[in-house]
Amino acid sequence: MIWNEKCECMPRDELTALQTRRLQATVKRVYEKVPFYRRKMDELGVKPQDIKSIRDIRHLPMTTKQDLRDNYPFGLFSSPMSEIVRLHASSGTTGKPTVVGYAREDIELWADVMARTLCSAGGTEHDIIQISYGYGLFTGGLGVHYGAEKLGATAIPVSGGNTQRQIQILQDFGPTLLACTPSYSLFLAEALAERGIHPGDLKLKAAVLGAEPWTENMRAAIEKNLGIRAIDIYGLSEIIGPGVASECWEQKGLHINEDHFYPEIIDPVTLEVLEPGQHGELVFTTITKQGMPLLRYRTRDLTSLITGACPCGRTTVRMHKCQGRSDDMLIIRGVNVFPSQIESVLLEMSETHPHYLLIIDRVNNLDQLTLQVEVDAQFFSDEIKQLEALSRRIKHSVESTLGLSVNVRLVEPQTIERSEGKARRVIDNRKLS
Ligand code: DLL
Repeated sequence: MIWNEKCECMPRDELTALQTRRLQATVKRVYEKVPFYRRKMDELGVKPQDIKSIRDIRHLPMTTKQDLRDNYPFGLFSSPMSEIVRLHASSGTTGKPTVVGYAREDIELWADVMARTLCSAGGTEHDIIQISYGYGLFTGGLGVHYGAEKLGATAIPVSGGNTQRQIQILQDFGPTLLACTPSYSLFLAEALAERGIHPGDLKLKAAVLGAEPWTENMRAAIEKNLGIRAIDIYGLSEIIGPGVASECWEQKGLHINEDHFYPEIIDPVTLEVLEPGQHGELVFTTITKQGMPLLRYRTRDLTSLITGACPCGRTTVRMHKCQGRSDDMLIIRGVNVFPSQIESVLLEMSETHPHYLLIIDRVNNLDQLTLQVEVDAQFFSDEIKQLEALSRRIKHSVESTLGLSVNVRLVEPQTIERSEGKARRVIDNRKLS
């Protein structure tokens, strides 16, 4: 089943013409309404009327997370606040989050692309969807929710966490689709096994999994342990949230909703645009968004595009599963984490040095974060009680900054290995790429 056949199966020349018209309207809009883009375009000597075809996108300026930060919180909005009906946010590189604003039309478009995603995972109005992504500033919960309602399916807004309740709902409400992070689906599978619940006794047929990188090995384990089809869904808050791209039942790459989000692949170092099939950084231009359209947003996600036909009948370009990032962002329990966020917490404390090591393990399919921090020599000789108090203070600050639990281990000065080049701040034992 295809939710929006007109858009998802459009002949290429029609799609290109549509993309061109939409890009032209977007460029005009941001040039007129967003001082940041007007300045950037003026610097490059590009005017909206210079965009004659979609290929001219190469002349437009790129946008980075730093640009969002410099214009925090609402500086890139192209609608007045009276027309912004929703805000979401994700982690920024230091203290401030990245904020996104949605106009009413954006919420409708989001529901449509999410309905496409759920439909491509086999969803119909007869399905019951357990939505175990977090609801709140994170886009996962509400994004899937609106798509489920648009599809006419039954949404269960259970949100993340509370495994016992998740299992009770899985058993009692009979959901046929599950929406959560891939690692949480494995954790749930294990929790079911521990309680002696056989997946065959549940009604689940598929899960829409994303918000973090996962491997084909994880897919095989999820499909086996839950007896379902595991569908990869991709998105990022800056572009819309989930609903940017998703696999179909064929599982041969993720179809990009390119009638709304125009993809390019660039070399992350030279910024040169690469050909289809070449591996590089994914860049998106939103060509229909009203509240906060972005030109050539650098996602930092590394992948390549697939242009051939898909047996499902959709004509949209596909992307391979993400294969890492071109920056140092980590995703821990679905939460985006930049090492620099931790550094800024430590720099505020006189008792610690900004020498630290983040260690990430996956224990029983759940990520665990440990932070080793060097303590000032003078302070290290102090009483245990004081050290414990310091450790609690660091834990509290880091947890409130990241929104994620962390184990803190204080270590003596000079114990964390110094490297000659770039400091090694992270040991990721999860082996995700
Ligand atoms: O994670 C949106 C989302 C919610 C997608 C639910 C899918 C399901 P952010 O919090 O802004 O938004 O994080 C975006 O997460 O740039 C990728 O690095 C990573 N990511 C998202 N989906 C996938 C995926 C949501 N399927 C960042 N595979 C992105 C690998 C993913 N990485």
